[in-house]
Amino acid sequence: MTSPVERCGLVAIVGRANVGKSTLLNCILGQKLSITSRKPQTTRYQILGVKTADHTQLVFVDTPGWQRHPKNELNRQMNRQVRHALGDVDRAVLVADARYWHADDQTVYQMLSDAGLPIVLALNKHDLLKSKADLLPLIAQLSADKEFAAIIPICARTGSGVDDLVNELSRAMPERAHLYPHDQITDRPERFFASEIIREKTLRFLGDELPYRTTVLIDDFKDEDNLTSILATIWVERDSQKSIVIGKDGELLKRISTEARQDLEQLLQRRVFLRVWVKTRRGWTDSAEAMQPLGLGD
Ligand SMILES: Nc1nc2c(ncn2[C@@H]2O[C@H](COP(=O)(O)OP(=O)(O)OP(=O)(O)O)[C@@H](O)[C@H]2O)c(=O)[nH]1
Ligand SMILES: [Mg+2]
Repeated sequence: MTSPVERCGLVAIVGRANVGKSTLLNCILGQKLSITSRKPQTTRYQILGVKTADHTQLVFVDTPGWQRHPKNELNRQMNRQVRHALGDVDRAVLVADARYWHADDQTVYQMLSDAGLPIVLALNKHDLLKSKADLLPLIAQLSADKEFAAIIPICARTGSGVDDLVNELSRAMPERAHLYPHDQITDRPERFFASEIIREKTLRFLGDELPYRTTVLIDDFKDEDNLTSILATIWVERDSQKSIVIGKDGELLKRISTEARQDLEQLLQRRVFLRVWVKTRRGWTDSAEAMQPLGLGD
């Protein structure tokens, strides 16, 4: 008996900010690996998610939203990560909003096309259309002057169309031995997820007063007998922001810590002790140098 052919390939999930790239990755994996929020520029780091099924391994790279006009060093770093992610990719999934084609979608399309990558277009958030038929004019318009390996309408929030997308990608993967053990879903260490989950809660609980100017460092991460103990610091740029994150009588920081701990317990499948501090560090979003110790540099 011949053994079945193993397929394996790298798929980059690319698109402008806030179109639902990370929600899509989480939906494909059936697990919340990449943080999401209603604010643009939520994803800052490349995140790798592995899905193995039926002798095929898809290695996804979730990327930060592409920015046409990067405003600071952090934004430039994020764009660099997107370019870097395209290096050895077998397929690119370009995620766009099913309601309209934006000038920034065109920029990303051009970049992928110039890189010679076969592109699968995922038209996301089709739940926001009155009817799926409303997609037809957009699909006709896009296929007229652009080249896609496939165009697939999806709703990453509910999972509608996501199996079609995964099947399309699986068929396109080259014959290659699997890169990761079958039960592994990411290459990132647990402490990375600890800092990301705390950052997600900070983004979600703070209105628009503190958009992107926070970063989270894990100061200590220890597995003890029956629990994991984590000490973390939320870094902000100004003292006024520090008071906002802490909130009246420490209420907000308490909520951030509690929800982050609950998510972490679910992800790690263990009890977690979490203590979070807030500290000030001026101008880090504009300084490449300041980013090195925060783990963001090249
Ligand atoms: N209605 C609807 N909302 C969605 C869908 N997919 C994602 N969203 C929402 O869109 C917002 C952005 O989602 P993310 O997954 O963080 O988007 P992203 O492209 O990763 O964003 P960046 O990392 O900032 O580039 C969140 O509020 C999601 O809940 C969808 O299929 N339908
Ligand atoms: Mg994202």
